[in-house]
Amino acid sequence: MKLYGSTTSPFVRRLRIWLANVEHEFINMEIFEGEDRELLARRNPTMKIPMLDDDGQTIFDSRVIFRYLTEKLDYPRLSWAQENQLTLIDAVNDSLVQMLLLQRSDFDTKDDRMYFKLQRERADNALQHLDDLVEQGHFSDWNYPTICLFCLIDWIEFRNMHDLASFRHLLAMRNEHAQRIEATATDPRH
Ligand SMILES: N[C@@H](CCC(=O)N[C@@H](CS)C(=O)NCC(=O)O)C(=O)O
Repeated sequence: MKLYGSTTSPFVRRLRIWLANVEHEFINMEIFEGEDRELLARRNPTMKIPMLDDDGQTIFDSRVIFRYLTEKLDYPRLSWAQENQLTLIDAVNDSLVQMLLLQRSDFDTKDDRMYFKLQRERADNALQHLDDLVEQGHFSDWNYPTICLFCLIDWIEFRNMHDLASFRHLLAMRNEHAQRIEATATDPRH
């Protein structure tokens, strides 16, 4: 089983952590240039990572990869509440990845324009909701939704993509798990 991705992508890191005890090969790509981009274009028309290759069966998208592996490994399915948690996490992740790409394209994303405001509002609103869920104990197990939330919060800090100061419970959750071996082994800063 080969997992194609990069060390900095939070969508890839969640699967690397979740697969910590499952044998797989991680293929670290430079998705924005050169041969790796050509490979990605040939193999995955969405031109996004992660992508899984399981003995010739290719799967796109972290959420679908998770479902595929859950079935293959006979792991328990997520509850609908957990699916909604993942949707919140993915919504923030998608918005902030877009903001990062805009920044790299020389846009001032702090500007008061509608598109930037919508992304900031979504991030604030969803992060507040996730902070409340952490406070209520919904992320107390180190399971897939918690891993995804950890990867999001750690990536926001790493890329400095949003002010997290008011999200005390999210920061505490991140700090609680930061020294786990699978977290340090996949830290995007190294
Ligand atoms: N819905 C996708 C999102 C994946 C995604 O946005 N990956 C980013 C890296 S963090 C990417 O490949 N971006 C390339 C691009 O947008 O051109 C998933 O869950 O796998």
